[in-house]
Amino acid sequence: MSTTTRRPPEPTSLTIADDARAVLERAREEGIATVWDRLRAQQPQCGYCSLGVSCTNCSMGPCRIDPFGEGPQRGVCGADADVIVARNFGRSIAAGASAHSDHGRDILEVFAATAEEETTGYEIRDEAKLHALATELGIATEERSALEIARDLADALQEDFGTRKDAISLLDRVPEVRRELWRQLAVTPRGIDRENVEMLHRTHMGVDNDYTNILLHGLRTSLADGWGGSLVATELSDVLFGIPQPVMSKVNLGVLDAAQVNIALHGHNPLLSDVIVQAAQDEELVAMATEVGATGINLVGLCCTGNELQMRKGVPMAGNHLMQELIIMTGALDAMVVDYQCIMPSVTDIAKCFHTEVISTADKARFPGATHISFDPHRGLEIGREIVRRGIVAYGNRNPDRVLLTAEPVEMMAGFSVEAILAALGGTPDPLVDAIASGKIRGAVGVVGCNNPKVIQDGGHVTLTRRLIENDILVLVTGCSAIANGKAGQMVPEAAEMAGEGLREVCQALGIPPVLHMGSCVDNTRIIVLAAALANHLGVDVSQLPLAGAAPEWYSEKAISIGAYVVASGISTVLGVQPPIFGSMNVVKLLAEDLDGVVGARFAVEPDPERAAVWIRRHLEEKRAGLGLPAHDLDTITAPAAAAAAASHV
Ligand code: BF8
Repeated sequence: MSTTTRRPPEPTSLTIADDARAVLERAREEGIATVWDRLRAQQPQCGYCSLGVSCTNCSMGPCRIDPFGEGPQRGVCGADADVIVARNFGRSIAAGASAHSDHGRDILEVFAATAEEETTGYEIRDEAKLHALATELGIATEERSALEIARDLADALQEDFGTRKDAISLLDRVPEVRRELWRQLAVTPRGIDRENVEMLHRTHMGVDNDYTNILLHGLRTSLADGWGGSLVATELSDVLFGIPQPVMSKVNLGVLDAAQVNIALHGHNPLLSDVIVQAAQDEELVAMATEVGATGINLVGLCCTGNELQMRKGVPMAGNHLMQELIIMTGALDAMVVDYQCIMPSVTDIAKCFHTEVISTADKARFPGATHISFDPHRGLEIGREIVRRGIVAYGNRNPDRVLLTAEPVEMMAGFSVEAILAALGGTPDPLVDAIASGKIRGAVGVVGCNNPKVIQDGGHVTLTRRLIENDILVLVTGCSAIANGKAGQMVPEAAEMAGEGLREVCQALGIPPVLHMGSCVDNTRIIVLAAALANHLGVDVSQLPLAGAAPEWYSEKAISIGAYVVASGISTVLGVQPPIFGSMNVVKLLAEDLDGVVGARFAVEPDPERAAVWIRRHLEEKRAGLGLPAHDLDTITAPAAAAAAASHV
């Protein structure tokens, strides 16, 4: 299956994680191509596409702009580099926002069906959150049953996806000063679907030919994700499955157990995985597993479906994005259940070399070579049982001689919803505000996003996070970043020892890690909701707070949407992988400089996590000074002499 004749690189240059390196050795020995091999086979990647100056939006093209100024400077339609780059970037935001928002809609539809008592395996597990959301939307709760309230809430949120409104429902959480700014800029999100559709319209040939106007609508589109579709997904998942609370769990490939039936739950949506967790406890199925010689049924998570389960139930986490092929190559995985997003089409190819059954479950996400079991919430539990049964049968096909499990799992703590963080603080943000004001904590940073094979796996997340906590900066993580930091042992309360003196003291007093797991990628909403709550508490705008975002290893269009809504919400964000915008210096200037004067935040690009840490530290100190808080002299904040250079191995 090898796709390249050049000698593959050493696993140590591809990932910092020992569990991954051991399996990559097997891939080399057996000639099984992975994502890293396919990336090498693609070299050199298209320079026009990397700069964002190629356009396939219409059939007068495809077109490209010569970045050296010698060849064509206009596409066939007349679009220049600015317009082409902005259109491409805008479409990426819309694709990412659509992915999150469609996920939110799926949760909402099951929530609505549950309110009508049409589902099996689902219930309203958090009535307090249901009441809080209903009250926020002006829905009566007095002397009404949970199901009655849920029906009205479902109706109100369904309206947010597309009918005629001036603004979506949950914006009251945002400080008034920022909402006013959004109104002035005409970027207030009106409908979750509407902004995506309008972005596709605007970027059709011959509609919006002003790159600034396109990018402003990009912010609006992303805000419809962050304060709309993703927020609906987070909030209703909490109502259906419970608000996450701190929980101990384990992480890395060592969570697989050679003695048990191993089933990995991969993708993003907690709907099916929640009923699979229920099904795996079914006595009949546990007995069936014993009959085939296993000691039990072991469910493990991958990517964000894994994050959802780990946050709420402590389900062990097998790995992040770049582990999805490697987990199959352990020879110990009996079934991989996938829903949607971030699931490589290659998993079914790799599964052919082993006994693993890949089971797809979403009708909108089919995988040739997988067994498809269509998810239907009306028969949720029954489908969950059927999937677990298939995993048990697949266990019978496992070749024990092919099992390669070398890693010891690492402990990690998850479950830091906003509610859990406030509870840890004693019910009010005051202790956190005081710690920031006194300088014990310099600020807080969301380190989020993916793995990307262009970056040594986990290296960006772990190095950046480590430098930040060493310098008394509280780190909030989601998505694949949470998993990377968990594997590195940075997410247990004892990791406070790695932190600077001030952060260490606060973490030890509260019994929390210096790196807090806030959930899956739709749960980046928890970070902006917390930021808005802090700003409201202090009577300032979000952009005045000592906060930043970072996505050191991002790859996905969803990450572009997240970055855009974080910046539009007032939090500057550093990207570790270059986005395809450098073919237009006007677009670069707008996103990396001018946006600061418009929304009080901007993007930066810095592949070296050591330098990214310096950029963030300086940024936080500037914000502290702006608030009149004690601030360090910026000249004292510099990169270590031997800054790690090798962010990219390509
Ligand atoms: O939504 S961090 S690789 S798994 S896109 Fe995907 Fe990126 Fe991981 Fe979760 Ni988010």
